[in-house]
Amino acid sequence: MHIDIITVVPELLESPLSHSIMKRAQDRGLLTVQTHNLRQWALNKYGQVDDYQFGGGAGMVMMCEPLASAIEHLQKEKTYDEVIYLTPDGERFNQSIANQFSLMENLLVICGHYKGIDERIRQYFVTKEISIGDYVLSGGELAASVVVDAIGRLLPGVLNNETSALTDSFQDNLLAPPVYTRPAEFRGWKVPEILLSGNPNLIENWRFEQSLERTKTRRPDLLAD
Ligand code: 6GU
Repeated sequence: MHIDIITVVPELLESPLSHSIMKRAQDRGLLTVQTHNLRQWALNKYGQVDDYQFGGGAGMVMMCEPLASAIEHLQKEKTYDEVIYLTPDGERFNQSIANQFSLMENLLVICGHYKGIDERIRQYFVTKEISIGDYVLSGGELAASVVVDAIGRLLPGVLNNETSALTDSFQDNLLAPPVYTRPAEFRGWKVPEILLSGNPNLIENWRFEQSLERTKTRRPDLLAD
């Protein structure tokens, strides 16, 4: 899978995408991510990409021309399955959307800043608008890191244990069960006996019960879906 990201702050995306599982995905050639500084397509030598909003009001708006130029430049090289705009008023991102995106070949991601981007870019270029939760970030870059990470770890061959993404929280609308490692007793606090039993069926049942219980108490909304 290939992901292009248009941003005015490419530096913000460097570290989150260069370590751990995202590094492994790219080292294995399963994922390529390329950031593109919007200022390359700026209107003038001052690197202008934003302007005051029509009708007045505080905050700048990212202009049509640089964004349209950037998008059309990238579209000459690739056919995108989705042109994603990251914005707090988009559809709330979740595991199901991550699963859908992970099946795609090429994605183009646009990070907004300031008051957002000119509405016409949303109307005529963007195919999906995504928010990562009900709070406002200073820009779309951290949200882009979140979305790319959630997608990248789902690509076949990225996680070492192929089943490991399947047992994540949310994969079946259930939260993950509690996990323990050595020692079996720490300061008198014991690991649940069943996990030491060596009986795979008992363990699987216990984990399912725990998942269900956790989901009931913490996220009953997931069970209602
Ligand atoms: Cl995608 N962008 C911004 N700026 N803020 C957000 C967001 C996105 N999702 C939640 N808050």
